[in-house]
Amino acid sequence: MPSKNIVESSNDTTKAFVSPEYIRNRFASILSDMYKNEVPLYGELLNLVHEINHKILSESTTIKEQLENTGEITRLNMERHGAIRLGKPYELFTMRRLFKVMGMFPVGYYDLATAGVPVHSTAFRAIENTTLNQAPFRVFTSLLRLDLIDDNELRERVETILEDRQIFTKKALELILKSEKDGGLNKEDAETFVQEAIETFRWHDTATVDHKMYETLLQQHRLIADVVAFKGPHINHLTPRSLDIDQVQASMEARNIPPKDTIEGPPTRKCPILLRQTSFKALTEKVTFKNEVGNGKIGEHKARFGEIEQRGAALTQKGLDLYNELLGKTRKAIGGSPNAKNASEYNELLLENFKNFPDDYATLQSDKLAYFHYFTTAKAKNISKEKAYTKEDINELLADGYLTIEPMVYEDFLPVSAAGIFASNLGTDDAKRNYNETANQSLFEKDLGAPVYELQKWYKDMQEETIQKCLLELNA
Ligand code: OOG
Ligand code: NI
Repeated sequence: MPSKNIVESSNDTTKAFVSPEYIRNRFASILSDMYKNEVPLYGELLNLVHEINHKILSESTTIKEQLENTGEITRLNMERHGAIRLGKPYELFTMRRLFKVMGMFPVGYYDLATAGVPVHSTAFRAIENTTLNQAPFRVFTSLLRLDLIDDNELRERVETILEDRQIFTKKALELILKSEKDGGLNKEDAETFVQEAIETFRWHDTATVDHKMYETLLQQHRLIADVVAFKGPHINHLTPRSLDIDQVQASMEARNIPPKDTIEGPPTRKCPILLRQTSFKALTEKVTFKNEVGNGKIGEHKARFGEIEQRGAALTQKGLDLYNELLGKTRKAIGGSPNAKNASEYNELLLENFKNFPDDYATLQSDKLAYFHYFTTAKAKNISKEKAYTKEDINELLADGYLTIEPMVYEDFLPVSAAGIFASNLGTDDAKRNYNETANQSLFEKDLGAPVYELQKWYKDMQEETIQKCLLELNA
C-alpha cells in the first residue's frame, strides 16, 4: 500500500495531481493481481517468498536494522520487477512516455546479442532513493533487434507484421499526452490511465499470424516468435524480492514449483552483492492461430514464467570488474552456461572462485568495491569542532565511530544473468545462437528518444549525496 503522503495534498481531487508514486503502486498492484490470475504459480511463489522474508526478519535483527536504516523495509513486500519485449522503435519510444507518467525512467543499457538473444534492453524505474522506497516497481524492457534477422525476406515480412500493430489503447495515448501537457494526472484520470495501460501488458491467446508463420519465426528464434506473433508485449514474468534466495530455491520443489537448475549471479555470501535470481520454467499455453478465413489451428506457446531475486550491495566499476572476472573464469571452466548435469560442480567452483571477493562490508568499503550510504552516529554530536572535516577524513571518521555505513542496494540488472533467464525459459536450444553484432547503444537511445541514465554515475552520485550530508552535519 502506498503511504498517505504520496497521494494528494489538496481536497479538490478533480484538479490535484496524484503523485507518480501513487500511480506506479496502483499499476504494479493491478498488474500483480492480473498475473496471479493468469499464472497461478506466481501467486504460490509470492506466498513462499513472503513467508521466508517474514521468518528472516523475525530471526535476524541485523538484516531488519539494515533495511530500516536504508528505508528499504517499507518496500520489501511490494517490491517486484517485470519484463516485456517490444517489437519496433515506436513502441519503445511510447513506452518511455507511458512509464514517465508513473515516474519511471530508463536506467542502463544491456546488450544481450553477445549472449545469443537478439534484443537490447533498459530498465525503467524510479531514480530517487525516497521514491524508490515508496514505489519500487521496475520493468526490464527489451527491444527486438530486427537487424539481427539474417534472412532478408523474413525480416521484411516481420517488419510488415509489426508495422500494423498498435499496442497502446487510444485512451492511454490521450492520457499520456495530457500528463505531459499538464505535468500530471488527477486521481480519476490516473485510475483510467492505469486501467488502460494494463491492456498493453495483457496476455492474448489468439496469435496475429498463422501457424506456419509462427513456426518460421520460432525457427529464427523463440523470442522473435514471442514478440512478433502476438497483439502486444504481454508481461512475461513478475519477480518478488526475497531475503534468502537459497531457502526459496530449496522450498520451491516441495510446492510443485520446478526451479531452474542454477541460481544466476554471485554465490551465497555473508554480505550479498548485486543480484541473485532463479525462475520456474515458462508455462505451455494454448494459442489460436490465424488462417485465411479467420481463426484456425490451435497450438501452443511458451513465454510466461515466474522468477525470484535477492538483491545485495551495488558494486563500483572496480567491484563489477572483479565480479565479471570471477564469474567468467567459472563459466569458462565448466564450458559455458551451467546446466542440470554440471550444476553442483558449477556451484562449488563459483563459491571457490569468489573467495577472492572480500565478504565483509568494512573491506568492501575500504577497497572501494561497493557503494554505501553513510550516516553520522550518536557519537558525532560530541565531535571536536577544531577542524573542518572533508572527504579525506571519511575513513578515519568511520574508524573512530563518528560515521557508520549501510550497503546501497543494487537496483538494476545483470546482462549475463538476464541472458540465463531468457535461455532457461525460451529453451536451451536457442541459448547457443551466435550473433556477431555488437552493442548498439546509440541506436537504442535514438529509438527510445532519450539517453538512458548511466548506471555507475547513479550510484556514485547517491553515495556522494550521503557523504556530503554527513559532512554538513559534522561541520555544523
Ligand atoms: C527478460 C529477462 C531479464 C532479469 O531479471 O534479468 C530479466 C525477459 O525474459 O524478457 O527479467
Ligand atoms: Ni526478471
